[in-house]
Formats: sequence, structure tokens, C-alpha cells
Amino acid sequence: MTRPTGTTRRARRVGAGLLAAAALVLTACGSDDDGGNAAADTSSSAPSSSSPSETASGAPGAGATDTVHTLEVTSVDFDYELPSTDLAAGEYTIELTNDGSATHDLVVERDGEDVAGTEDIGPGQSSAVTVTLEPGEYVFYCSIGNHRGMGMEVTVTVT
Ligand SMILES: [Cu+2]
Repeated sequence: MTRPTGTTRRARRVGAGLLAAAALVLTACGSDDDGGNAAADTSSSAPSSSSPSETASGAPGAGATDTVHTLEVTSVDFDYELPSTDLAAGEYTIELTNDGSATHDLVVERDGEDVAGTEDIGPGQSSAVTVTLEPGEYVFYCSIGNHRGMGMEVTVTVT
């Protein structure tokens, strides 16, 4: 009983092989017909020059990830001056320059938590701090004395 079954299986395999061979022949015939079209596609390789555009579109995205923005902030007594309070999310180097006559710093606060801050700097000095700003609301404030209460705080919206 075992041998006949094996024979049957072999027969089926042969049959499958023949079908596969037939399929290969059909495929070969089909590829011959496509040969002409393939040649046409090759000659029209000009449109494939669109690949550089794909590279170009990919470059800005990769660059944006690596870019560290510079945000120049000036502290005066008792306020901050900065180019904009609406920032795009990303990594920033905040450069604080003290144009006031008192010592100041700049602390980056989010949801009541300090996430970064510069050193305390005297008049004419500057200090930088790098921070990653995610979409949300931040407050830049001065942690010296009661400067924050005197108005040295600014809300920054990151989108
Ligand atoms: Cu201050």
C-alpha cells in the first residue's frame, strides 16, 4: 500500500513539473512579445530622470532632522527681545546676549518644568544653551531674583 501511494505522488509531481514547464513556455512566449515593449521603455528612459527629483525631495527632510536652529535672544532690564515667539519645532541653540545692566539668564520652561537654561550672565556677556522644542507652549523666563515677576518672561508657541 505504501509503494503505490509513493508512485502516485511521483506521478503527480511529474504532472506538476509538466504544467510548470508549460507555464515556462507560455511565459517565454509572453516575454518575447514584451521584448518589443521593453525596448520601447528603455528608449524612453528620459522620464526616468525624475529620479533626481526623488532625491531632492528626500534631502530637505533629512536635512531638517539634522538642522540646529539658532535663536538669538537679547535680555534687557527687564524684558527679552527675540525675533519671534512662534517657532517651528526642532533643535535650537538659544544664544542669550545681555544688553541690560543687571545679571540675567534664560530658562526654558514647559508645563511648569524647567527643561533648559543658560548660565547667569552679567552685562555685555552672552551664553548659549541647546534645547529641542516640541510642539506646545513654552515660557522663557529669567530666574534671577524677582525678574520674572518684573516682566522677564515670554510665552513661546512651538508648532
Ligand atoms: Cu533677569
